[in-house]
Amino acid sequence: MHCRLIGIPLQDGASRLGCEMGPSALRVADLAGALEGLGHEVTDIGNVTIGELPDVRHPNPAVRNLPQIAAWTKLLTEVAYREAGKGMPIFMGGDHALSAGTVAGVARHAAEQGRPLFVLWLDAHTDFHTLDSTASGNLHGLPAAYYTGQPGFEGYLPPLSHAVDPANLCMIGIRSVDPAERETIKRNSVTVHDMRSIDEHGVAVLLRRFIDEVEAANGMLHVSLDVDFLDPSIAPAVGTTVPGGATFREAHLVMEMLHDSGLVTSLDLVELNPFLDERGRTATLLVDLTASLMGRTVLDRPTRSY
Ligand code: HAR
Ligand code: MN
Ligand code: MN
Ligand code: MN
Repeated sequence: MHCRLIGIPLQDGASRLGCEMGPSALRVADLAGALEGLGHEVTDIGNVTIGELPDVRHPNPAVRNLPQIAAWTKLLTEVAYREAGKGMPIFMGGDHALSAGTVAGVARHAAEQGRPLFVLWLDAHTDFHTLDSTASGNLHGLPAAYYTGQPGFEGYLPPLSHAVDPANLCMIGIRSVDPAERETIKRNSVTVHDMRSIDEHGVAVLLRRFIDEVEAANGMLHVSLDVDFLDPSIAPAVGTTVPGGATFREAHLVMEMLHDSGLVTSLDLVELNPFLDERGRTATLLVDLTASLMGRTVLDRPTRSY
């Protein structure tokens, strides 16, 4: 596989500063080396960054940094579309607002391939707010609503060329949903597996069902991994910790099953805040999880398909 590493030093969507150091931490933790060690070709294109800000304002006074997020979304849609045509993009964030652009861009690429795009959202949060419904005003809380084409973004964020069908979105690890998000999610056919569902059925059963769906539809699969999917005890470097997250083995199992499926075509690594890390352990865990996704096994040799 040709992996394209893209650094996205975006922190304007989060309430706490520090996510802009995420790409550096992932490089220091040697994401490139881990992938090369598995036999992949790796190109690190460096960091991308926005230029001039558009003059946009929203009537919801809580909304923060809208011009910045609008500029990032436009830039990242273009970058993701271009990079998806060159190999497997790995978007190194940066806060989760970046997925508004990365998912929109890979969706456009998938549409041109004549294949549906599926999204696996690994997160404590559903990130399904609109600009009208957000109370915190932190725009990392709304990318999923944007890229599924919910109303209310017109004139504020760039127009979507290809929305993701909400029926193709599967969320796993969820344990923090605001009332307004519940309403929007209920109206759409998003699959949401909360932590209780993982406890009750095991993550493998839930993921297998989704993988089978993607395979049956000949879909492309974008994986968006938010650090707070993981339990804070193993991944402290995130501004929005929520207790009761995925364990070390649950997270690796997800990645290993995804690898074996052969379906993953792009990846976001988001919300890593190195300022909150402990001797780089969260960055290292993200690199190890990515390695599992890209074929590392316990025996450190490629798994044969079964
Ligand atoms: N729902 C809350 C809000 O809108 C928290 C959103 C936090 N989002 C992330 N990404 N950390 O998942 O403020
Ligand atoms: Mn998130
Ligand atoms: Mn989250
Ligand atoms: Mn494997």
